[in-house]
Amino acid sequence: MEFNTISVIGLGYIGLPTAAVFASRKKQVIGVDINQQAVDTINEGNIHIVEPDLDMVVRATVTEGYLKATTIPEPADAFLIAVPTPFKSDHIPDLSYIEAACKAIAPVLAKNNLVVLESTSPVGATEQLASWLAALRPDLSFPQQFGENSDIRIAHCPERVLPGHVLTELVLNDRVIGGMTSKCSDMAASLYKTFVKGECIITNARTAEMCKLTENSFRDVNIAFANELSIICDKLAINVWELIQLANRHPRVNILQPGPGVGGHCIAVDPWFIVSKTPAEARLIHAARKVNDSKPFWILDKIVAKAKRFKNPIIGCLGITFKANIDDIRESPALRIVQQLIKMNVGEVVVCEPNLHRRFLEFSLYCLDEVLEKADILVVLVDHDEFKSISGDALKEKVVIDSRGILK
Ligand code: SAJ
Repeated sequence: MEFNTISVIGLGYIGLPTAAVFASRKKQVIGVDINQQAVDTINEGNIHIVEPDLDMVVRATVTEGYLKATTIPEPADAFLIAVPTPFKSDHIPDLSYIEAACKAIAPVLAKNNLVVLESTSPVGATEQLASWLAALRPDLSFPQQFGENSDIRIAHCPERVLPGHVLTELVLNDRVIGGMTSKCSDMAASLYKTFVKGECIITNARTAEMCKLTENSFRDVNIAFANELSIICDKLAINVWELIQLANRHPRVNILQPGPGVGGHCIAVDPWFIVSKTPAEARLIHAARKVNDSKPFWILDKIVAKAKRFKNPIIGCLGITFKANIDDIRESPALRIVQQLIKMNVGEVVVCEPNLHRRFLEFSLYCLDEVLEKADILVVLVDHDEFKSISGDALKEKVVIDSRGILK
């Protein structure tokens, strides 16, 4: 099957790089997003998100005429859906963006089209997408009723790229392809082979959905183990980072790092998709979420306890992004801690975040030297490179709470 025109629905952290990489392989790509501003930015050859080297690829592919963005879907050979899948207040997955994407593409869907769901989704979401499309286009046949003979092919191919390394990981990572039928899988695999140098491994849609959730839950559980260890070690006066380093010398032990909690839009979210489907069975996964979600409060309690020693303490906070060396604050435990500290009014809070501009925030940002000079209590919340070289001298006479274990 030849794919001449590919449409990517949702031009965010996953959709835009994916669209740009297809376009860089000289495919005609139509990117669709409901955000007119994002669409205009892309059509000018610029980007509205931060990801290394993405600006160059978008500029080149837009200039050469392979990539264009629009708010209204147009006909294509394949449609890739990369829209958000958040959860509602009670941790129930919210599939409304997928449903909206179905409504948007349904009018332009045609016989022999492939529809791929890329968004991280709860088990059953691909079948749900297929039934939404079938209801919207009764004139076309779908795999759930017509199997291998369907007009439309549908598959789930979850993304698994690491923010900050998206362009390389998109190409090099293996890709799990879960078609609703074997023909759906084969068609999706041939689409991804346009740029994927890793292996394209075929399974069914439900396994592919669960595979993505499993990867992120595995990481969440391992981080929860590290976070729990850090609380135990604090009680027992043991340096948890030294402990983990030593334990990891064992050939079959590989513990991750404790921190102020788990942030980002993936690891703190996806395990809930398993928990909400199978609440009685997913006990460990649920417990890990609770351990990681409670870690910011444990750090806060530490800061408040130390602050009691001072009359008007100046609390220096280093970092507010959800992890090191990025500018993304989604679900950031560091940001939550800073906001809560300000709200609780325990002292003056001075924050350094080298990857962000002050204008995006409700509080001021200071440079590192200023924070180091002012602070009575210094709290490391993110392990940015800039903070790793803070000298022991700069910490003299300060109370230090290093949630990432980076200070000497
Ligand atoms: N974290 C720790 N300790 C660690 C590792 C991470 O506290 O040892 C924290 C980070 O500080 C951050 C959070 O966990 O707050 C998540 O960071 P991350 O680097 O583990 O993951 P993400 O959210 O940037 O990307 C993950 C990746 N999944 C896995 O590694 C299994 C990525 O490959 C996925 O594509 C991405 O989720 C996604 O989109 O699902």
